[in-house]
Amino acid sequence: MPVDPETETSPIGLLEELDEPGPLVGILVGSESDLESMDPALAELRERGISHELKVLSAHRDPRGVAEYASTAQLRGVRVIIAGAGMAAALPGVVAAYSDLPVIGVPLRSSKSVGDGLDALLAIAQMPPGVPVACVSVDGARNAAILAARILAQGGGYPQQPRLDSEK
Ligand code: RP5
Repeated sequence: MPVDPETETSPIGLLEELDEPGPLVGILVGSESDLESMDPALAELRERGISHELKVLSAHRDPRGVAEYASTAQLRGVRVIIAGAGMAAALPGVVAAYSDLPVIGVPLRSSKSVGDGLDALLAIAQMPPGVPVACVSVDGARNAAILAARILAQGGGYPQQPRLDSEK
């Protein structure tokens, strides 16, 4: 099987990964510089005993990696994705474009922010119709985790919704 030189993954490698049960919540950040701001989300999930994983993946610097993560997360058992990013924060929106999972975006303030995080807030909140991202406050990582927990607490009863033509 050929290995994709960009991602260094092979179809066999991907299938092996799919055999591993994934955590319930996937947390993505756009940069290592975002990690500290997301600590409250990790702490909240840890305290609630909710399994989670954390990955640094940039929508701008590694778009293929983001696409691969988002399009395989549901198959691995992930049920909610939290994505935190600063500046031109495309990450949550790109994840929502590749996944039908609920995506919670966390606008992050960084040293290069415009308006103390207003840039990321607008980038995450102002999604076009059909590609939903739930946006919490600037640096609202803890609320993102609480919201993820509440989404997880809603068990079944309502079948998974297929994408409608109007969402494409
Ligand atoms: C965004 O740009 C990241 O989410 C981060 O908040 C910001 C700055 O990234 P670095 O230049 O610190 O990697 O993509």
